[in-house]
Amino acid sequence: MRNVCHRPQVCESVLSLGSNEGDRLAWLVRARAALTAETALTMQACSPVYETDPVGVPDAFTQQRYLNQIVIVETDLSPQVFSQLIHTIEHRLGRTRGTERNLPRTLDIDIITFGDVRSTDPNLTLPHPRAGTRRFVLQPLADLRPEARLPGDTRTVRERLHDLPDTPRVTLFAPPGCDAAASRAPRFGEGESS
Ligand code: PH2
Ligand code: MG
Repeated sequence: MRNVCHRPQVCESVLSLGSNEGDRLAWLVRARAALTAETALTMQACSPVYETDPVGVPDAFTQQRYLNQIVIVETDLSPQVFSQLIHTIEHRLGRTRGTERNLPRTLDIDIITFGDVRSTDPNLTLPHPRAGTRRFVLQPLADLRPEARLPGDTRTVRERLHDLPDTPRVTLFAPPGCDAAASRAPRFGEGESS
């Protein structure tokens, strides 16, 4: 993570992609393609894909393992507009989710960090409040940025990961790779026709 970012300069944002329903890998590929197509973002790095034990899901769904991946993007959007864009992408891709917390979902895109921003806004808490304790976030992040620190943390991503227990399990599923640049979508906020 580039921990210092003073807008309107470009900020680096760490995103966690997750899917535990349907063709999970296809959902991650679609999400990466949608991010790549956004002119307001530049893809910087994509971690390997991991298959991960579900954390904090209702008992009926503990067998439904997730695929998780970290992608790092650069953007000059504000955190709020960036967050709206991420939600728009989730919905455009037809994300489904139930009303109960942590039900299986085709696609989830969580903003883990946005530059060095720290925020307690309940709509966009930064860094993501549980990121530093989740192997399914820290393992792929450590593959890309082992010496980075989550904003406000004294310990590096590598150190945090080292401190975690082995379970819930996280196992390698697919090697790293961002997709080739897709055709450009309109910049967020522009009319679809412009
Ligand atoms: N996401 C959740 C809840 N639990 N567990 C894993 N392994 N991976 C996730 O992405 C995940 C989860 C809520 O979004
Ligand atoms: Mg999530």
